[in-house]
Amino acid sequence: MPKAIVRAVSPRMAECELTHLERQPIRVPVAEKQHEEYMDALRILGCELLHAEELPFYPDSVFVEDCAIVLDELAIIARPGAESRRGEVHSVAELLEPLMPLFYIESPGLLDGGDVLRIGKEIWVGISGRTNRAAIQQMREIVEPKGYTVEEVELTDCLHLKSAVTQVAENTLLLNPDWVDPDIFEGFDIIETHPDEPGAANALLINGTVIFSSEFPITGLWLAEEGIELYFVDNSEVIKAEGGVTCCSVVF
Ligand code: CIR
Repeated sequence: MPKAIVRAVSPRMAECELTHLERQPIRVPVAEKQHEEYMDALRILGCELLHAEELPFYPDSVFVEDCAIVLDELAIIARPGAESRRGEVHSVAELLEPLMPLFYIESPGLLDGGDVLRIGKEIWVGISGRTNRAAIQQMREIVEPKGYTVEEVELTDCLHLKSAVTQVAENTLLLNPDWVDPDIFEGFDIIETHPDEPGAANALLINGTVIFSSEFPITGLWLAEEGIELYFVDNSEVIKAEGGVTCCSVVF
């Protein structure tokens, strides 16, 4: 049974970090209700939820994905690129500690989990405003002995690699070609996001079903037409905070 680490929405979510988006009012009670529904989706799709300690003073703390990269045999505790978020990782490390060996990204490395796309033994890491080469080098030293490959992907127009590309089926990726070059992912079938829905590439595949935002209906229709099984969630408030469906859990 997959496990999913989650964390409650901070009452200060409206003060979140924003890089590519204009600030819009975030309705915290709505965000809380949407997060409940997102956690229901995880449970319905078969995940056991592990709740990380609430961090009310960290506006972005619901975005647990950025705190850790969990592989089959070990976990890497990230060092978030935004200073305001660096204190979020310890409580996620506490949950993982009894389950597997932990490795920590150390200064000068900076790494957000949202920049890490892992499919089997292949790992792609975005070099973004949040993740640097020093962290990727550290990551290589941790995972290559276990048989993983690590490839760097330069990003300029989006927050994280997984803003631009995620896995939606065993050999299929959902990708925004304006934000990441599809040629990097040779051998995979690619479904492109609709041009009017640039943020739609962030989807969360669990047990053959994709959790997908109802904010992106046209891309959703395209996925359905390709035979992808979808579970829609309304995550309007998370999207205003520059998050998406992968960001609010660490599934392993
Ligand atoms: C941030 O800028 O860090 C948050 N407002 C959004 C983080 C989203 N996380 C993710 O995509 N993994």
